[in-house]
Amino acid sequence: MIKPLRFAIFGAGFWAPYQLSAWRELRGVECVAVYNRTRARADAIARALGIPAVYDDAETLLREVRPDFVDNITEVGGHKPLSLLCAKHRVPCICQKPMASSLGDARAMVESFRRAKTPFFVHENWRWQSPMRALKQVLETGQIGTPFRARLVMVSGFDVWANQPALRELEQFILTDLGTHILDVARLLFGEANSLYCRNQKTLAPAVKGENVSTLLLSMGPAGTSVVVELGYAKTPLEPSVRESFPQTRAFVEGPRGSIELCADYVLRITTARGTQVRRHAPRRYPWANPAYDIAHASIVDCNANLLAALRGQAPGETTGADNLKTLRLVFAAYDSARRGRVIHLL
Ligand code: 89Y
Repeated sequence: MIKPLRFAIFGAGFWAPYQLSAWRELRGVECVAVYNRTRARADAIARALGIPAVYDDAETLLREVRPDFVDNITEVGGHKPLSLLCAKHRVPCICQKPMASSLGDARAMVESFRRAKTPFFVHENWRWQSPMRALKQVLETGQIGTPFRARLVMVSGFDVWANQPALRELEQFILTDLGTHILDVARLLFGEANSLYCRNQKTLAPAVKGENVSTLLLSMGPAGTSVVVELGYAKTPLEPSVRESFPQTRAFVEGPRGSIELCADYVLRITTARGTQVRRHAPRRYPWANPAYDIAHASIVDCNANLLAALRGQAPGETTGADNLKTLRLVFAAYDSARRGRVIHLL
């Protein structure tokens, strides 16, 4: 029997119960403490999910509990200070995305953990969604050849602010909140970016500070695949299959020998000269998952499993802080491009 890893969570907001329930799907790991600035919220989650210790001071928790790792599930403002506290105490840390609200802060975080010789990961779950893994596998078989163009679309009528009101206040909204996920998937599927161009819009979303519509064109990988990314949370009248598509990403990939379409309801359609194969890659369903977040919640389990294996030294963790810097570099290059109206060259 392997000794369970004892971890603490920082934060008791919207994502905390899902993150904890996802950890509970895995063996060999137990939550032993929760920190939250507002103690009453930490008490509530501790009661609901049976966490033995509650703190409203994160450093005291680290000193007294000495967890094997911390899952930092705070809002973005807590990512840097609380992750750095873990680095100071040499406690491995998993930080929610976006790692930080600037590339400089993110670099400083990764550097602190490197100097402390302490593992640091970003919880980036989108790439763990079942259709994304299936799409990657199909690309790797070479059936459609090297893609020359792809489109990744996350446009829906979902009221994302209802459960996450803090997103209303972000000066930089959709690229940091959702762009982090989709650009990470783009890197997973097509390789690193050579250049990007981005346009941001703020439209049809009253009382939201940041951009809520973003469109990017990237050149990716050695073959320079043209990747178009469309992101939107707006009150656009949309037909039901699109309006209700959240949180599914739709994709269309074209190669010299075929194409792949990721459609609604997790359906992958692979077309070559031999015809079209249709396969469904629905996520596992968990009783604790919120049906409105469906595949996003299911993918937390697979992401956690990968990071747990990494913490145990059994497998490489895909979304290390250092790797995630490459995703964040695209996010902030996109703001730069939109502000200057220019293509940003990244090589
Ligand atoms: O905050 C975001 C996330 O991480 O997944 C989807 C989301 O809830 C809204 O864009």
